Amino acid sequence: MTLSRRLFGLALAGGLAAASALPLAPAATAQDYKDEYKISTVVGAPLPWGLTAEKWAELVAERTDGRITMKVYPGAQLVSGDQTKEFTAMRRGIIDMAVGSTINWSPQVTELNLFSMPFLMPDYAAIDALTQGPVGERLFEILSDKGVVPLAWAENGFREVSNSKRPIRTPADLDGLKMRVVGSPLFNDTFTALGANPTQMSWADAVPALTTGAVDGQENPMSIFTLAKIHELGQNNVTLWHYVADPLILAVNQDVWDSFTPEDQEIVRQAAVEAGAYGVEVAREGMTGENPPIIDEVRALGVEVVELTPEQRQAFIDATRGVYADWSEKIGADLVKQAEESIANR
Ligand code: X2X
Repeated sequence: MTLSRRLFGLALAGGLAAASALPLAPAATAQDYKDEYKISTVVGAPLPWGLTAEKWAELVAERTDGRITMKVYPGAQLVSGDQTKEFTAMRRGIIDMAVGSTINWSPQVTELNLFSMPFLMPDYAAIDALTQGPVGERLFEILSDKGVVPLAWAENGFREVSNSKRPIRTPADLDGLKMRVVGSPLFNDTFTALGANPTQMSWADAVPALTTGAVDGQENPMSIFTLAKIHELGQNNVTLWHYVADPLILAVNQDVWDSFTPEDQEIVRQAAVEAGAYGVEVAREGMTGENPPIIDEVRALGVEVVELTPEQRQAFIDATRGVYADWSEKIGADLVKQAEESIANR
C-alpha cells in the first residue's frame, strides 16, 4: 500500500476531525518530476509495439506541455535483454513504464498465461472479448495488487510457427524439431505435447540461435517475422495456426504513478488508451479479412505458407488438450471458464 493510501485509510478510521489533524501525504507536484521516464519494450518501431510506445510518449509530451518526457528503450535493454525480468524491474522501479507482452510478464503473473493457452482464442474478436471485457478488468486488478498500474491494452498478435526444415501440416511434422520459445513453462509443455523439442530463450538470443541453426524454428506474429526478416535466417516454412496471441499492456510503476498530479495521471492514462487502440489497429493491418495481404507478402519472400483446414487445425487442438487442462488449474479454473464464456458470447 502506498503512503497516501495508508493515510487515506487512517483518515477514514479516525473520522474527519482527526483526519484534519493528520499530516497529509505531500501532494504530488510537477516540480518533483524526473527529466525522463523510461519505457521498456522488447521490439521497437516500426513494429506495432514500438509504435504504440512512441505514440504514448508523443501524446503525453504534447498534452503535458513537456512536463512529462517519456523515452522508449527497445530491445529489453533496460533489463539487459532478459525480457522475462521486465515486470519485476518495473515493479521495483528500475524501469518506470513498459509496453510489455503478457508472455514476458507471465512468469511473475500466472494469470497472464491465459492468453498462451493453446487454441483458446480463435479470432481477433476473441482477443477483444477478453481484453475489453470482465476478464481484462480482472487481470488489471491482479496487476494493480502487484505494484504496477496497468492502463491499457495493445497487441503483439497471433503467433504463427516457422521452421527451417519442412512444412508443418500435422503434429507429426513437428516431431523432434528444436523450437525456440519464451515465457512460462506453458510453452515448453505445449511444444513437448506436439512432439517438438522446445528451448526457452530471449529474443536477443533467438536471432543468433536461428542464424546458426542451434534451433530449427520459432513462433511469433507475422509482423515480427517480416519486419525482423526472419526468412533471411533460413526460416522458409510458416504455418498459420493462430494457436495463441499475446496482447501488450501499457503500465506504470506504482511510485512513479503516485508522483504524478491527478491531472497528469489522467493525461497519461488517456494517452495510453489512445496509443493502445492505435497499436491494435497497426498490429492488425494486413492480417484480417478473407485473404489477408500478409500471406501473399510472406509468400513473395520465398516462404512456403501453410494454411490449415479446420480438420488439420483440430489435430493440433486435440494434441494439446492435456496441456490446456493442466494449465487451467494453474491459472485458475474460474478465470479460464470466464474467458471461455466471454469468447463464446463474443
Ligand atoms: O520474444 C518474442 O518472441 C517476442 C518478441 O514476441 C516477445 O517478446 C514475446
